[in-house]
Parts: sequence; C-alpha cells; structure tokens
Amino acid sequence: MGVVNTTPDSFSDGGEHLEPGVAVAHGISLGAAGALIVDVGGESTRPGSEPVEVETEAARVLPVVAELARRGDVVVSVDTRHAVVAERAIRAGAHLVNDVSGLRDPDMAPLCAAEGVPVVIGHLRGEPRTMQDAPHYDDVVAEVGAHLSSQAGRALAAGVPSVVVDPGIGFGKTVEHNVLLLRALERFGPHPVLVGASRKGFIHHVADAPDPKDRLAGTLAVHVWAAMHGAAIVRAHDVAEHRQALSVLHRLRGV
Ligand code: HH2
Repeated sequence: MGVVNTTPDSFSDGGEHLEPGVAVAHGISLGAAGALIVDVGGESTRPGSEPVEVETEAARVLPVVAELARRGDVVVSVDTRHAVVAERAIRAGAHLVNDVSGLRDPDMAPLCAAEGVPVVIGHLRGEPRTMQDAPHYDDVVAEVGAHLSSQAGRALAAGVPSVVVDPGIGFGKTVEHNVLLLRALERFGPHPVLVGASRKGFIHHVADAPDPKDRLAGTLAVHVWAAMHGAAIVRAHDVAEHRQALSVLHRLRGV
C-alpha cells in the first residue's frame, strides 16, 4: 500500500502533494513502482495534530480518489476516520476504507456494509493530539488484540464484506509497545494484518534517525519483519524500495 498524503502537515511529506494534480501524479507513480493499493489521506494523524474539518478533508482527497479510480490501475483506499468523507470517497470510486481509529465513527461500519466496501480497522489509543502523552497498557498485545478482534467482529456482523486489522504503530504507543506488537503480529489473525511503520518516530528512537526521510532502512527492516510474520499489507511511502525488498523476500521464501 503506497501513501499519498494530500495534507499540508503530514509528518514526513506534508505539503508535497497538496495540489490535486501533483497528488494524482504521485499516486500513479506509486502504482507504477509496484503498489497494489494507493491510500489517499487528507488529515494528518501525527502525534500532536489537530483534527481537520471534514469539508477540508473531503476537498483534499476527493479529486485525487476520483482520478486514480477512473484510471483503474490500482486499488484506491481512502484514509479517513470520518464516515461522511468515506461515503463521498466511495461515491468517487474508492474501493477500500482505511480507518486508523478502528470504526470510532458509529456510521462507518454501516456505511461500508451498505456500500460493500472492505475496511482497515486500525488501533488508536486516545486522540492524535494527545495520544503520545504517556500511553499506558497493562498488556499491550492482549488489549490491542482484543480491541481489533471485537471491532472486526462488529464490522462483519454489520455486513462489512471483509476486514483488515492493524495494530496502529505509533498511535498511542511507546517504543516498547510498538516492539511488543510487532513481535506478536501472528496473534492478530485470523483477519489479514496491515502494518504501517513507514518513517515513524519509533524508528528514530530505536536507531537514531531524526529526519523522517532518513528512516527508509529502518522502515524496510520493520516491514520485512512484518511480512515474515504474517502481515498481508505494509503501508509505505517508498514503494519502489519496498517492492524490491519484498520481491527478494518472496523469492527466498519460495512464494
Ligand atoms: N499511519 C499513518 C496514516 N495512516 N493507516 C494505517 N492503516 N496504519 C498506519 O500505521 C497509518 C495509517 C501515519 O502516517 P502518514 O500518513 O505518513 O502521516 P500523517 O498522519 O502525518 O499524514
């Protein structure tokens, strides 16, 4: 899954793809580089970020979703926590909803069910603005696993055709929480698992890379690890490099 952030303030590429034509061109290039899914987002959920008005978010993502869907080269995902934005994106052609908040909006599961659209259910503790202020779990793996499994069950019971679960790296987690979750990926089945660690602060804390753009090697280490431990999807900014790493991994594993 390649990332297209149509935001001014995303933590690693804010402002680079704000103009719809530039964002579409970026999405096309991610598809050409080997992304099967292109994830279009219009609200940064980095630590400390403030929520964005849904009209602003919709205005950012809709033209990009519409054009990428019209071209038909990739599966188009909309990265949103808001059912009203998801609904308009689905009307514009989005095939998948990526909800980092894990269906917190009560209208999200009924919408995906009615539209027959699969959903990625992320785990987010708290709100982006404050989520990194001393997050605490008694047992992070058990708590995240139970939450994902209950939200997945709720979605499927509501009629959502299929779900992907995501432990939410960096979303209300310390470095140690992220490490424990990545070591336990096999426990989040039976649903397919997505991991999104691309350029995240966790890599800086482990391997001293203050500039998010210098975190590609660490990102690849996490995502290759994730693929080896059952992740079905990795969410990445640097698609060509991921395609290369995963092609080699697949060959070594004989798939
Ligand atoms: N992480 C980000 C955004 N969307 N979706 C899923 N399913 N999993 C993730 O881990 C995930 C996600 C944050 O990364 P990015 O989009 O690069 O930054 P920002 O939130 O600042 O736009």
